[in-house]
Amino acid sequence: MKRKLIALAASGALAVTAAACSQETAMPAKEDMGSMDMSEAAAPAASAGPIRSTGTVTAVDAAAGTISLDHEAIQAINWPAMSMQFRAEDPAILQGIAVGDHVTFELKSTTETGVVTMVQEQ
Ligand SMILES: [Cu+2]
Repeated sequence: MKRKLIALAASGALAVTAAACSQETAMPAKEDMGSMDMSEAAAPAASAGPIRSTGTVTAVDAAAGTISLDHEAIQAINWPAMSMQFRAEDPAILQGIAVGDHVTFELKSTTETGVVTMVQEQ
């Protein structure tokens, strides 16, 4: 009984994550340093990041700390391949990254999929 409930909760969370994915660019970033500790403490082990993937840079603004990626499918969070914008946790990681670069990148966690913590040219 308990296992069933956990499985349901997990699949529900995945569905929500997938639905939220395409809306990332339209929604303002709401993460801040204050809420980070709380979400990490509350997150189950299954939500621990990071999540690594690859993609092509379609836009980058190191000053604003944003990067748009045409990324491949990311199975860990049930995302299809798509183009979307991410926020760099530290804008410095975007220095030297240019449009057209093929990059490996990491999303902060399954619950903070709009934040990239690493971007590296392949
Ligand atoms: Cu996406």
